[in-house]
Amino acid sequence: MKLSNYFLPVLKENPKEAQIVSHRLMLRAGMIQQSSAGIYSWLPLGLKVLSKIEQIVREEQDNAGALEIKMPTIQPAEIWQESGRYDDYGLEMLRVKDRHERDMLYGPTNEEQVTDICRSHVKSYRALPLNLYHIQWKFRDEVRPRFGVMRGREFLMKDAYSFDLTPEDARVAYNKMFVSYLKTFARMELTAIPMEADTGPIGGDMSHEFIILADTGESGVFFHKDWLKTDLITNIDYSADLEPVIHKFTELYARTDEKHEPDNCPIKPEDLVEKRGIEVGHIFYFGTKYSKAMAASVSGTDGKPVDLHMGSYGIGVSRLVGGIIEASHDEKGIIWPEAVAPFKIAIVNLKPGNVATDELSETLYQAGLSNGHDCLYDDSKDSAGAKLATMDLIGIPWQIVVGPRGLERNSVELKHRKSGSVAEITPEMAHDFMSGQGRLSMPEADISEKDIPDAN
Ligand code: P5A
Repeated sequence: MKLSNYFLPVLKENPKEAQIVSHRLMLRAGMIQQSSAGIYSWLPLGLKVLSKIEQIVREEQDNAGALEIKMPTIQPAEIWQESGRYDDYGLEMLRVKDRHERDMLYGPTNEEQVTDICRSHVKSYRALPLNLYHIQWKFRDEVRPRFGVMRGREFLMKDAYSFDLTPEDARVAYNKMFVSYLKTFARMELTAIPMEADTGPIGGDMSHEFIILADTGESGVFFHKDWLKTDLITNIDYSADLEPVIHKFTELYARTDEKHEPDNCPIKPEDLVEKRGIEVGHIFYFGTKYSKAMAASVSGTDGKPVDLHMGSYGIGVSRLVGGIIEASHDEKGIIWPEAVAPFKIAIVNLKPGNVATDELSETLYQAGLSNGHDCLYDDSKDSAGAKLATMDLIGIPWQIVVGPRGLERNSVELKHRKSGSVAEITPEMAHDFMSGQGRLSMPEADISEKDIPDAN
């Protein structure tokens, strides 16, 4: 993408309304625009990140055997009256009437709707197990929407729903989602710690929140220091018995401040870490709560009707955009993990109009494109300083800076946003870098920690 053809409305000033860093940076990087309290438009850069996160979530749900569907945002009131939640949900539910005066609502979650689908089509235990998910906008009229997309009123959620014949089978489904969440967040380079949680309006008797660590998080959390080991979550295979795997994780102490009892804490003080965190996922097992109320049963192995055992599993897809920024930024801006970066590489032409910088920049850009790299080519007329600041602000992981002075010495600069490393490399090496596939890395030679010198 050439910046001259893009829509990237970056802000120079810090927006006053933003209280936390992710909100500030999302506005400054031109990712979102507020429409009304807790409701946002997603601009090109923001949407790109949102879509990448969504795709990782989707792939890991698919790997765990869940099947994607798409349920509507608008639901009829009847199914919520059947489950008994229509009145309970209170003011958080946005209620609307259609032209026939029928009561409808903008879905805050989809347990009822998916149960209605299941009861219409699943009649025998033979169709089980079943796990259906969708990635869809939700609306919750939060009392205090705040922190940008972190606590919105309209937000994107991945919600999966499992249906099983027995509590034991439902536990298998729960375990699969538990593991898939660990894998999902690890792909985004997040440490997400599962913690026992209350079930709130969703209901049920088993539940875990997945919490990522960030100083600005809303929850205080206490956990065993081994959670910070980087190799904790690797190669868990779904075909194995997951019970011991889950046991290994749930044994490793982790509680939110609501559940942590300092006087009864089972781990040694020197092993205990106290931090703040953000809830990015929440999973529930609630047995037959909805299937009983809504008559969702199947004929069991003996032909008799059995109420389905259900669980539901949420990931805050739009919240994750803010959450990742909270966990990964510096004073210059966002530091995207490569897997969710809006562009993996930026080519910064410091002097558009200069034949040498134009030619090399264009060649590198084309090499990157033809090798499947998502690159952003800054061909704009902004000052060199502004260009470099923008690339750091929007967090592009790899930046190749092409300036006339460098070219006179036959060199360009390769910069790694996360480490801050800068390497002077030849245009040929830059070309090899753009042509390379797979994981990119700094060339071994010529790496320094210095800042990129001012251009021109
Ligand atoms: C599980 C899936 C549920 O709604 N029903 C379907 C269950 N759980 S939950 O904990 O209430 O929400 C799941 C995740 O959605 C994110 N989330 C939000 N994100 C942004 N703004 C909000 N107002 C908001 N509310 C919930 C969280 O990441 C939560 O873990």
